[in-house]
Amino acid sequence: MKKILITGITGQDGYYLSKLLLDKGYEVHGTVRRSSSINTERIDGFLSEYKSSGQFNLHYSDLLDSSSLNNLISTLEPEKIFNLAAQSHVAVSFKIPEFTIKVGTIGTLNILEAIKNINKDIKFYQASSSEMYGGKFEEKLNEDSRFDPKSPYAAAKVFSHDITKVYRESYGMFCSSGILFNHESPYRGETFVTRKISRAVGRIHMGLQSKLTLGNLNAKRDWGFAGDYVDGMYKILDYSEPDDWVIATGSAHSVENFAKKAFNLIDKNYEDYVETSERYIRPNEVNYLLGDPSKANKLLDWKSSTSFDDLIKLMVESDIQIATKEKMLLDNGLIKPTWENPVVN
Ligand code: NAP
Ligand code: F7E
Repeated sequence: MKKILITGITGQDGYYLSKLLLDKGYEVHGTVRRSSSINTERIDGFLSEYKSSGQFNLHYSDLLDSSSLNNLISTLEPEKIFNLAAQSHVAVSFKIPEFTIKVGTIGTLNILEAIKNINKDIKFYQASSSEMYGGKFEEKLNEDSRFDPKSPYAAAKVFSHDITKVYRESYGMFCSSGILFNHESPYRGETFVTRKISRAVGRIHMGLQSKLTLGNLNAKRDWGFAGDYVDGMYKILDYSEPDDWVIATGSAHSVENFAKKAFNLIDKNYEDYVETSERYIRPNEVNYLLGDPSKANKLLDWKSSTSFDDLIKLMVESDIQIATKEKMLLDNGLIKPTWENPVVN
């Protein structure tokens, strides 16, 4: 069975990529960090489903621990490595810039060096980001558009994007980057704006929350469905040549529009519930990101297949189910309404 290594397997994309690869019959290996609370919630289903076959495996590592990465890569010699690991929250990257930048730069370099020294035939995927463009102008962005990072997160991603190209050109390694625009799902982290909205809509529907506090409602993003985007990642490493690829829907919407449509699904007017606070405004806002996925459409035969409205519906319906369970637990005194005391998001 062909082996694949995924860093960042506990995250949203780690879940969808694992699912895709397991369905294709790959032996999937992922890196996890030790944490005081178990954080494998998204992938626990795979751990039990593939326990006896050994098709799904987790290993302790950290992008900043090169010895663990070297040991893992030399022991496994995977066919491909997908580097999804990052401190991926843009607002949080202003609060913990050193960690965000170390993981987003040296972390990637550690994997590239390991591949170079262990087996140059291992294919490498780097999770690059539309945040690298900075979003100053209302334009469609493609693989040749200029980068203008606006946060520690984005600056680190630019370094990793560039170093991936350097290793591709210098050592003939198969190193590709997917420049993915925002992609969301019911598995999205709860402090990203789409999930923050869908979680609040679910709870407001169940009478568990009364207000939703957001930041910049005018920011526009090209939002797609994560399940579609991991298919793009797979196709990027399956293509005949290593390259850089934009993965996006080609349409942009405002945060306000997302909120309006999400509240419409529970027959409520978002203006009655949404308030704004400076707390969620970033030191350097990225106002407008719209991708041009023509190259991936044409050469990878990849296309986003979930509409904006369907994505919102998928997320809101899932979060209504979660809120229904929360209500039962609350009513029985088994949980506390921790969403009333949000941490930085
Ligand atoms: P996510 O849900 O935040 O997951 C990030 C993953 O990285 C988690 O598994 C996390 O582990 C892991 N990680 C963080 N620091 C690490 C370290 N030092 N060593 C090893 N692992 C570490 O992110 P995502 O949405 O799935 O995104 C996947 C990747 O694509 C990220 O690199 C992100 O920056 C990039 N990206 C995402 C989007 C998007 O819209 N989702 C768009 C463009 C690019 P813990 O669970 O232990 O924290
Ligand atoms: O913000 C605005 C916020 O945090 C989107 C990451 O996956 O995608 C993601 O980064 C927009 C921004 O995602 C709130 O100011 C308003 O303009 O959901 P987000 P992001 O910053 O675009 C890129 C492609 C990545 O690579 C990243 O890893 O929404 N916004 N009010 C808010 N954002 C948050 N989080 N919370 C609010 O209350």
